[in-house]
Amino acid sequence: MSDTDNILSKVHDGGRISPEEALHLARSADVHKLGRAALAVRTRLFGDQAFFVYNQHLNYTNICSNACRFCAYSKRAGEEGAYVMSVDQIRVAVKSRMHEPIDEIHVVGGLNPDLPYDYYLEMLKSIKEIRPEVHIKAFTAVEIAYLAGQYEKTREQVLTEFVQAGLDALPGGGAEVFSPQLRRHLCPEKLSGEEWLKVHELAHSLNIPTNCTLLFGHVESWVDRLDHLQALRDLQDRSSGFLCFIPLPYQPGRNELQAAGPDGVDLVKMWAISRIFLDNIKHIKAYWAFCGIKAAQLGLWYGADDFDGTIVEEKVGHAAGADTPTGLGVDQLKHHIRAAGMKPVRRDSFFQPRS
Ligand code: V47
Ligand code: SF4
Repeated sequence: MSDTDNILSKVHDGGRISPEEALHLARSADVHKLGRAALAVRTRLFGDQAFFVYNQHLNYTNICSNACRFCAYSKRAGEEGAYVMSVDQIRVAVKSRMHEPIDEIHVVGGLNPDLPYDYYLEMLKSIKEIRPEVHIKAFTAVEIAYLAGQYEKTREQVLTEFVQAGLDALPGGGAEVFSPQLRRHLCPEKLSGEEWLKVHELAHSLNIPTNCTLLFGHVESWVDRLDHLQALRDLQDRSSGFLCFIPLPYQPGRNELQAAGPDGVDLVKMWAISRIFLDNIKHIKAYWAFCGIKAAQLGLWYGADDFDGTIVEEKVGHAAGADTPTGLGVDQLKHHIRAAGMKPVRRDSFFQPRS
């Protein structure tokens, strides 16, 4: 048997592969073999089920004191297009969708020095007051660390106080790619990869589940991708708190970075390698808002089991030119999943099935 077949037979037997073996697969295995192995893992876990969530996105401000080179969303205060949603506007946005059976509200924003700490508590409390039944998945590790620094609190205090106000889970953003060398080039002011991992480990120790991401298809190599995946897998071995991994394809529009974004083969290989390598993270997302509905449908055959959600309305990827709808109806989501040959299963933030 070739090296590739040996490694893939280990995967088929349910074994763990090393980063070197994953690198070998990424560089040498043909995409069909990779897809077959990733599909076998995905089918063992979920059969033909593909999950989706009825959710709403709220991006409370785009004013950010960082200037990540890949980001087309952030603005400086006073710049044209800069905005902050007041807590009242957030209430209106939540109330505007009361007629829909939303299960999750996903809240993220820039690092805005002008917002008081109470703003965040008020926002969480207001959302839960209006919709006590929703799960609030809010604030990346980057925002949590920033707020702790800004308001001279420990990260544990911030997380605990936010949970008391209504926070249920953290989204996976801000991880980008952990390589310190690449971070210096891509997002020099941002929380380091090491610190991003520490915030998630802390959240897990407080029983707050989180997601994790990798921004890929820009200047990173497969070695950088696998170093990143290994750091996530190592943390998950210790803490078991990651619910879902989301490979985020870089969107090349209106930002400083000169890179093209991943092509179709790279997209499906990334899902397959993630599914094969991350044997301890249960869910892998095909995030249709960034990769497109057609690619996400293929993702379900290359190891992904989650289609994300209705969203309404995605702003970060669209600022960078994502050529996809900003939201979808539940019937459309189900249709796209069924058309891909899978069975749609509505879930909540914790991946528990909903009727
Ligand atoms: O952290 C910024 C990324 C992230 C670009 O946890 C870009 O369920 C591509 O993390 N091209 C926000 N990506 C999105 C995110 C997310 C989305 C959906 C679900 C979940 C979850 C998390 O978007 C940022 C950053 O990594 N980003 N600019 C860009 N040009
Ligand atoms: Fe700010 Fe996040 Fe954009 Fe970086 S990616 S500039 S931290 S909003």
